[in-house]
Amino acid sequence: MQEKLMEICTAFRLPGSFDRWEEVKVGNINKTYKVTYARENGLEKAYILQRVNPFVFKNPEQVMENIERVTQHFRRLQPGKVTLHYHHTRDGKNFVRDGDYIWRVVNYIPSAPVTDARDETLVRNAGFAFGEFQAVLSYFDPAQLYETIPDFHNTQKRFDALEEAVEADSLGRVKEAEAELSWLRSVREDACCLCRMQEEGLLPLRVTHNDTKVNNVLFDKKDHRALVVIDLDTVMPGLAGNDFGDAIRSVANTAAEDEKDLSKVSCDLRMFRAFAEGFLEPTAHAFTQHEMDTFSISCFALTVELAVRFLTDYLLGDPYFYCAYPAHNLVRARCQMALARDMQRKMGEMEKIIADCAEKYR
Ligand code: GN1
Ligand code: MG
Repeated sequence: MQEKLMEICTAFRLPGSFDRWEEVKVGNINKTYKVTYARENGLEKAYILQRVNPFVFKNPEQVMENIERVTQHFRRLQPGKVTLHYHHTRDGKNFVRDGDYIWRVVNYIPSAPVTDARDETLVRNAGFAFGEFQAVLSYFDPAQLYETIPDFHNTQKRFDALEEAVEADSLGRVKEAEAELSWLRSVREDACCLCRMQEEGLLPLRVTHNDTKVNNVLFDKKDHRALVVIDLDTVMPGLAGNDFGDAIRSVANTAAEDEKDLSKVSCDLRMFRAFAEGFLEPTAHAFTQHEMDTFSISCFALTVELAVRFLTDYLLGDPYFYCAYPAHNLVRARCQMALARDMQRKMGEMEKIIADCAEKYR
């Protein structure tokens, strides 16, 4: 591995000499490494190297083009703020190609380790960071971005893909998921409500992050203020509710995304409120009433959508999400379903919190 990493670093002409590397275990998709260089002045400098998953990102050049445009926009609108700088090769590209893979190098930003992703201050600050991200990108034309994963949050198509996988049943796994399938089918209409509203022209197309997890925000070591939003792979045209719903899906779950004991899984309304407060502070004045009205149901929709994606991947033999054991995707799907059920029960309270925040920040 070291040789490969050194070869990539050489292509990016990093100054100094390669000293050491370590793998950073984050996410289910790409491979990430931290590389440290020794400089001639005796100081060290670290970089993040990433190998992009070609199965997920069929067109990585377009992913990198989006990232270039978005990071430039941030530098222009928020000069002086911490931003991601993707390094360029001799021929001016922000990636190198290595067979099917592309590699990229970004500045390493020292930040507070997130030991408790359910710390209220941190969650509020993460909400603010994702809200601000949308606010800054409201001055950016979504048509300037490629749709790098087409129909990423098209819940209807996600359901269609599930039905196709069921139909094919290529591994004979459907029999293990009958109960899950029947519940998912029963909530399909509700889960697809954002898609329908979009089709009816009720929701504006914005620029969204599409992976709004707390660990996609870096925080200041001293005061835990959000420094910067990272993981820009899925920045695409999208709906505000997708970012809000996906964030709640990940942060408000009282258990891990792959918890087997479903009695531990629930939607923590304290986390919901903390994130909503942060998210709506910089954005509430700009969102339309229809958009705000989708925020609570979007949590349910995005949670069901991910359950559908995990289950589809399970039925297909796990080609998409990294799995640590054979039934990992089935376990993940069940966990998301348990969370979605709890959200159904709490929908009224969630709506009340959104209305409170909207009133406060509008
Ligand atoms: C994937 O690998 P990671 O954590 O960045 C996925 C998200 C899912 C998430 C679930 C491009 O993100 O959509 O919500 O796993 N990213 C992609 O853990 O599919
Ligand atoms: Mg991601």
